Amino acid sequence: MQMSPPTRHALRLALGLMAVLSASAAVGATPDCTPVIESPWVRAAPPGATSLAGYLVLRNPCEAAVEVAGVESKDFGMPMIHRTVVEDGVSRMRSAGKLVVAPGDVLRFEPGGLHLMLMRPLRPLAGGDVARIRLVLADGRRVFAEFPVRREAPAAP
Ligand SMILES: [Cu+2]
Repeated sequence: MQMSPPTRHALRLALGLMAVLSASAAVGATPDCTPVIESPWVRAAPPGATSLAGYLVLRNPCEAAVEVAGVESKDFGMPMIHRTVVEDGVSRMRSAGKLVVAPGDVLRFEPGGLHLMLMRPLRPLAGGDVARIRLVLADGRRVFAEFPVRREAPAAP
């Protein structure tokens, strides 16, 4: 196929632009690196429940540590991060405190430990529904995931 010079010129420009874009993506990998939410889920609760619990694994593949500062959701009026602790044989929930994920490490939110305390659901959430939740990092970035509502924990990845 014979291309006219203007077409060839445009093609060369496009290829050049793609090369620049992919190069900048590689160079920018460290500052633009974002932690990822894996295995998100919300435990199904009876209709009318005033709070639900959410779980996930936050993986930090980046070269810098990240700190989780909070949680936001369109689907809950008051989402929080809690930790379940046993004191004098009694299980209690506390504010999670400072949550730092080292480079290459994971932070697990799981039953009996760290969890998302999702207070005041703003719409009915039954098994099979999906809650939209994002973690807020201390540097202001957000990490979003859709959390399927289910009765049991998903199989470990
Ligand atoms: Cu809680």
